[in-house]
Amino acid sequence: MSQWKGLLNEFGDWLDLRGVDTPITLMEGNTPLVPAHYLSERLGAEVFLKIEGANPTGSFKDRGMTMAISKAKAAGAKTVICGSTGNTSAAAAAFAAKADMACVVLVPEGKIALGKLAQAIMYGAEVVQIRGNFDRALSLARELTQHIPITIVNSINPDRIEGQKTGAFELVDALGEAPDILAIPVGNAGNITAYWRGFTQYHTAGKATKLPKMWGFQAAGSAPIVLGHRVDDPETIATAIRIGNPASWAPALLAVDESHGAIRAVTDEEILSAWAWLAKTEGVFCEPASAATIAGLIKFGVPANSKVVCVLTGNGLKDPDTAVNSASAPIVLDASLESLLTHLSK
Ligand code: AN7
Repeated sequence: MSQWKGLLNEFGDWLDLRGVDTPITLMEGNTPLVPAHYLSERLGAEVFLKIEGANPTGSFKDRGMTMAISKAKAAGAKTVICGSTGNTSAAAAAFAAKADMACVVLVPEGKIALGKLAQAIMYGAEVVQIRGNFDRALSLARELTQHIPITIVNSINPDRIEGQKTGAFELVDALGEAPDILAIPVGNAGNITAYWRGFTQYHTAGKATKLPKMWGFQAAGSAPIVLGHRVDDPETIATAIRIGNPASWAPALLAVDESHGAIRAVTDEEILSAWAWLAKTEGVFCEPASAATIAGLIKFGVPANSKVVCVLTGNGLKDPDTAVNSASAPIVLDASLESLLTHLSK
């Protein structure tokens, strides 16, 4: 067999795998890097889209979860827990299933996209909706670890960040160099932290001769890092990044400072418009949170001719409600050739 072997097998030399004999894998990673011709033309730059929605559970979270679950299993854990806006819970539930472990997920009631909820249920997790937001779910998950034997697999678990570095490795391997700019959505701020660690590790090892500027984007209603203070009632249509008190705030700021990058805000309106535009021009349907990157590049522009990668963190199919509700309903016609011809000739 010559198929891709999953991230821990493929990047084992670059990751801390101490204690892990048998990786728990769904053959995650190796996601497409798609040249974005229309966006490149619009921005006067060379833009690529990293399609993280092509991972087995439909988001980048699989990169960190193969590592976190493999380590937890190796350490003898029986049950894992996370608080989540949806994607972490889907990935945790899937990898826990594969590892024959139990999984508890705490999600904000009514504020996670339908596909993500369906996933956690189908993968057999104990799904608990709480009357509170993500920040509350995460702090409750942390507290529970003090009372029952349970391993937390949010990105406060360093194994998650370690696994997510592989996104940066894949980019440098594909491009032969680091890009000039990495555009990435920011919620709990784990992924921007992980990418920066991946880029610096490859750079130190001589696999890349430069480092990218890290450009993070938050939704305006949930933009604590941009505002410089916690947001107690975060709101945004991009529920994946509806987070008011990011766990990796400090390392994210370090990544931005060291790379001479920035974290900036885009409004829900800008997100929705960039999201729809991307799907109908590039043929790439990501989730709204992922489109914050596209909205940000359109809003703030990029230096001429720079090489830019947008990390499109999740699959558009995760959130069918937002897609269907953001457009008018498709027309319904009689099932006759005549009515179709009349309609299509308009
Ligand atoms: C599609 O699933 O926090 O800044 O609990 O699902 O590393 O948090 C999801 C976050 C971006 C932000 N894009 O990444 C969760 C969760 C998508 C996401 C982010 C998330 P971080």
